[in-house]
Amino acid sequence: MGKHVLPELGYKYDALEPFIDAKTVEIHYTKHHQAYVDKLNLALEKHPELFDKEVNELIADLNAVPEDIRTAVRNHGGGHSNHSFFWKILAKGKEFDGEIKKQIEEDFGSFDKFKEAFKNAASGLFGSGWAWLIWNGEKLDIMTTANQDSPISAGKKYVLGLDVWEHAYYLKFHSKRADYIDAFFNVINWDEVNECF
Ligand code: MN3
Repeated sequence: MGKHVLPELGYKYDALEPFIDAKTVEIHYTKHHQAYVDKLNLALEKHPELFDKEVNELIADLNAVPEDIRTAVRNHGGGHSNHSFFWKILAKGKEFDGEIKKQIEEDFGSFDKFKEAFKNAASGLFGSGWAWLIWNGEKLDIMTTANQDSPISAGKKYVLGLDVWEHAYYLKFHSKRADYIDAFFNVINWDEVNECF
C-alpha cells in the first residue's frame, strides 16, 4: 500500500465551532497528525516490506514488528491510527440514536450515566492519552490508554474515542480538560459511531 498519508479530514477546520475551535483542528490535523504519519513512514523505511501493511495491522500485533522500530510504530502508528479514527467520529448536529443508543442505555443505565463515566475516565487520566468506548461483542465498556497506545494493540474494538492530550484542547480550554470533554459531547458523529458499532 506504500507510504502512509494523512487521511482526508472530510470537513473544514471551523466545522466544529464553537465547540472545538478551527485553529486547534488545523494545528492538530496538519501538524500533530502529520508528524505521526511522517515519523511512522521514517521508521518503516528501515523495514520497507512493512509498507504493505495497513497501520491497524501493524499495531494489532506489535510483537511482529521488528524490535528496532517497535516503539516508533507503537507511538507514531498508534498516533496515526487514533487520529484517523478521531476525525471521523466528529461532526456537529448529529442525533444520539440507533443501536448504539440502545446499547449505551442498556449497559450504563442512561446517557447521562454513560457521559459521567466517560468524563470521569477522560478527566482522571493522568498525563497524555485517550479515553475509549469499547465493545467486546456483548457489552460496552470504558477504558483509557496512555500516550498513543491503541486498544487495537490489546485486541479490543472501540466505537468512540477522545484525545485528551493537551494539544487537543489547550488553545481554547487551557487547563480545563473537563470543559473540553463537555464540548466533545456536542460534536460526536453518532452516525459514524453507529457504523463502527
Ligand atoms: Mn492528538
